Amino acid sequence: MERLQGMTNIEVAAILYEVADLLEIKGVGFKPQAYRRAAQAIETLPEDIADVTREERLDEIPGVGKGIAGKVREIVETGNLAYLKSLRDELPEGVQELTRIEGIGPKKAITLSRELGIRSIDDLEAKALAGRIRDLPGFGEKTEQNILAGIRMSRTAKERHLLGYILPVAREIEKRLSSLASVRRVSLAGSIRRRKETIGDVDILAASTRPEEVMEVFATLPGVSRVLARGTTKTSVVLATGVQVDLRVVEDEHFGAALQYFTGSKEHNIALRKLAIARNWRLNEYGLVDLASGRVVAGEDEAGVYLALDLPWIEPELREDRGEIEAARAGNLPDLVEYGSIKGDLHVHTHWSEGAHSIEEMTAAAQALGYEYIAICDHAKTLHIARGLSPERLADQVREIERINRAADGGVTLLSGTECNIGMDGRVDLPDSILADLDVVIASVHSGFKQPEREMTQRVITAMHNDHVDIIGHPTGRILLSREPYQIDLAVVFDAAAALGVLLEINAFPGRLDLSDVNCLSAREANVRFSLGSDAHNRENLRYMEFGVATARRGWLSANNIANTRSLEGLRRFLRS
Ligand code: DGT
Ligand code: CA
Ligand code: CA
Ligand code: ZN
Repeated sequence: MERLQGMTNIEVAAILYEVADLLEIKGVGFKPQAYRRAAQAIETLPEDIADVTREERLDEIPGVGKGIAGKVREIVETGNLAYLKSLRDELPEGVQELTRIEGIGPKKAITLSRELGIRSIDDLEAKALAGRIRDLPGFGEKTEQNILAGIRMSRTAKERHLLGYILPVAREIEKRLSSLASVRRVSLAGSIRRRKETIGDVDILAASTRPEEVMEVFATLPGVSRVLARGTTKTSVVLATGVQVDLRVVEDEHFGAALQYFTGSKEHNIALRKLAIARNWRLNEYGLVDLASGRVVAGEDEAGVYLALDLPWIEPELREDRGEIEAARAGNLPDLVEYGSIKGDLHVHTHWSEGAHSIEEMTAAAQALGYEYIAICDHAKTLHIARGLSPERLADQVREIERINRAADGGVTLLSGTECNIGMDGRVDLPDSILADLDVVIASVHSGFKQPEREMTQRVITAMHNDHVDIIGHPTGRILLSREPYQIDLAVVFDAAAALGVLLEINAFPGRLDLSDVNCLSAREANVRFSLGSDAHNRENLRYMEFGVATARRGWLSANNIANTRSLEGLRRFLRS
């Protein structure tokens, strides 16, 4: 039984597709199409291929003849296919890899391998840059350039992308698809639905009675630069920005199961599937089925899948197999902070330092978001930060903030603040006399990132011992996809923050998300309290708060762990006086 659970229809189909590709590279006629037809039939089969195999009904699948049926059986029973291995072994090393580059078909790949001994894409790139490809028969200067462009594209498509930049694009596509008459339901799936900090590719799921129409609209969307694969159940495209988007179209009755499956994470799904197996049920992208009776237990709605397994619906942000299934079973899931429950932004820059907009402009934008308050936290003056405020300028700003607060009737309350810099010795770059006049003091590390762990930890803890410091800004200093966190003993920092009542920031800027989700999870265990800040440098950036909330949710945080879910009154109590 275990073994039969292993291979899904899609995985079996993937092996057959690869056989087709390899046969094509070898120049075999007819057979590639036969394998592809069979792969497609299995991919779109409403039943589980493992069941069909066990019940000796493979010959009922259109396109699956006797020969291919034997191969399918082997895949289902062993998880592998010897024929595929022998095909792979027959080809010169690297040829299959080369065909993944756009513009390189099987013939060109074999020529490149035979004539120039190219074994990898890196090697291909080097030879193309050296101008060695243009002279091969059937190639030319233009082909060489196209190959280089193809290599660049294949690399960008593999990169990860920041959630904050991709989510709006994904929502646009979702909206466009949901406007189609034949589309019953659409949802984001995969890591983007789980709001992971970086996204490998965007997954979208739709239920439609006319998949061809949906795929046509999708493949010809304005932002699409090329179509990687096109079928009636799955189409993959690459946007001009280099982001890959996968759209899967299913029948409405399978939508819930498909959404559950394609939301992942893979690890969460594996854990969930174990619960199904324990009941002699099978869970896959088509539904939850009782193996004894063949009865479909759930599949139309995602919550129904969880409910049938005696679980409450689990928020996508929690689905990382970090204990959420156990917590769900025990009725201990956290009451996650809601996206709409942030009452104000505690980290806002203005044109007084490096921001683009005035205090009034930021206030108006905050008003439009429905906030009760924002904290103006411009940088203080150190060597490292451009246009930081001197103590005198900051005093001017505090008076300006008071003036604006007095002039406004109702609306957003401005809190005066700073994002001061934590020096190498842990002292901050503003005198206590100034800090004492501010509502909110963030202290952050902006320099000296290379300190050894012990010193960095002590440095931040020294800053926390300053009675005026309310918040440690972006506590690990990491920049996603470009800079590692500095060396710091977070366990020690978390304990100190909890003991001293200093808040740790979840910086919502898309490239930061610092603290990260996993760090939030451990900080929460240490009873740390948090503050969310967008680190907005212009008024549009205020919207980044959403990604901070996503990070908090992925870190299992509730509203009561977070200072700025409080109204102004409550916030003042939360901050140390
Ligand atoms: P990404 O794209 O790297 O940011 O991460 P995901 O989680 O979006 O991964 P992706 O796009 O490869 O697949 C989307 C979801 O489909 C994944 O979260 C779970 C499901 N899935 C994909 N492949 C498998 C698999 O081999 N086994 C299981 N159980 N689930 C899978
Ligand atoms: Ca994905
Ligand atoms: Ca995907
Ligand atoms: Zn900062």
